[in-house]
Amino acid sequence: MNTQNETEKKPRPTRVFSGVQPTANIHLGNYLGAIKRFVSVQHEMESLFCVVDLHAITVPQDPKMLKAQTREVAAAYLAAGIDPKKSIIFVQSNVSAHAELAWVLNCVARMGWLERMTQFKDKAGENSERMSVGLFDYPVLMAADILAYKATHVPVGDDQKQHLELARDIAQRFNTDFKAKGFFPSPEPLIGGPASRVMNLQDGTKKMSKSDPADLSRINLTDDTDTIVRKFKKARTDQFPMPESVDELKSRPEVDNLVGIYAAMAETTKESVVAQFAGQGFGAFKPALADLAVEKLAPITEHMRRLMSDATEIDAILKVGAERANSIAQPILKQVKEIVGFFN
Ligand code: AQP
Repeated sequence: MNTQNETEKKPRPTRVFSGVQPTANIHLGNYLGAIKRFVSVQHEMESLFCVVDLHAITVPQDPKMLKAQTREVAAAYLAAGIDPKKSIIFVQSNVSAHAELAWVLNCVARMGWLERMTQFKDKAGENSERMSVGLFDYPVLMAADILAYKATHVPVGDDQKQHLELARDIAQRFNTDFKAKGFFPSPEPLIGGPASRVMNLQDGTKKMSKSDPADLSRINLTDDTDTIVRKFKKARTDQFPMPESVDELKSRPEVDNLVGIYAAMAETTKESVVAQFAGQGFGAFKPALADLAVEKLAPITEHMRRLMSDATEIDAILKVGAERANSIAQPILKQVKEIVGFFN
C-alpha cells in the first residue's frame, strides 16, 4: 500500500488530444504543424486523434464531400504513421460527449472571452453578422473536445494558441464556479519547431490554409510528385541569394517559410538549413526542397490513396476508435452532470 507521501508524489496521468477538420485540401501545414507531431507524441502519452466534423460544419459543407473528407483525414492520420493499436482515432460526431459538454461549457465561458478570439475575426471579416453561431462558438467546442477526456497535452499549430488559452480559462472557471478544485486539468499546448506556422507559398504573410482559393498557395497531401515540384518552383521568393544567417530571415517571410519547411521535413533546425545553403541561389535550394518534400510526402500520399480506394479498413478503425473514446468520455461526462446538478 502507498504511504500518503508516495501518493502525493505520483505524477498526474498524461493524455493527448488533438484533431483536424475534414474540410477539403488537407495540406503540408496540417501535416508539419499537427499530424507529424501526433505521430511522435503517441509514443510518449496515451493519445486520442479526432476528425473534428462538428467543427467543419461551422461553415457550409457538402454532406457527400464531408463524409469523403472525413475518411481522407483518417487516411492521412494512418498513412502518416499514427498507429490505431496505440492511439485512438475517431470521428467527433460519433462521440456525443463533445456536443453535450460543449453546452455545459457554453454556460461557463463568457461572451467577452470569445469576442477576443482573433481567428473568428479573421474568418468572419466584415461579415460576422452572417456567420453561423457555431463559428463564433468554435473555441468552446474545442475546449469540450479536450476536456471530455481530461486531456493534459494538445499538439497544435501556432494558430490554435489563443484557443488553447481559452480552453485553460474555461477549465479553471468550471472548477471554480462548481467548487470542483482540480476536476479539469489545464491543458498544455504542444506548439513549436520550425513549422508551427507554415505560410502560404505565394504570400509569406498569410498562413497556408485549406480554404485559400489559390491551389498554388499550398502543398496538398494528395498532390502528386510533379505538382509538388511545380508548386515549390513557383513559390514566391525574392531577388537575393539564400541568407547567410537566421537573423536575415526576419525580413524575408517567404524565404523564412521555405527554410522552416525544409528544416521540419529534414528534422533539423533553420540554422543548419541556412548554413547548408548560405549564399546559393534559389535555383539550387528550391529543387532540393522539392526533392525532400517528395521523398517525405510521396509514401504518405501513396498510402492514403490505398486506404481511400477501399474504405473498409478506415471505417473499422473509426468504429473501434469511437467505442474506445466513448468509454473514456462517458464517465467524465457523468461526473460533470453530477457536479452541475443534473437530474438522473
Ligand atoms: N499553416 C499551418 N501551419 C501549421 N499548422 C497548421 N494547422 C493548420 N494550418 C496550419 C494546424 O493543423 C491542425 C488542424 O487544423 P484544422 O483542420 O483544424 O483547421 P485550420 O487551422 O482552420 O486549418 P486551415 O487549413 O487553416 O483551414 P481553413 O482554411 O478552413 O482555416 C491544427 O492543429 C492547426 O493548428
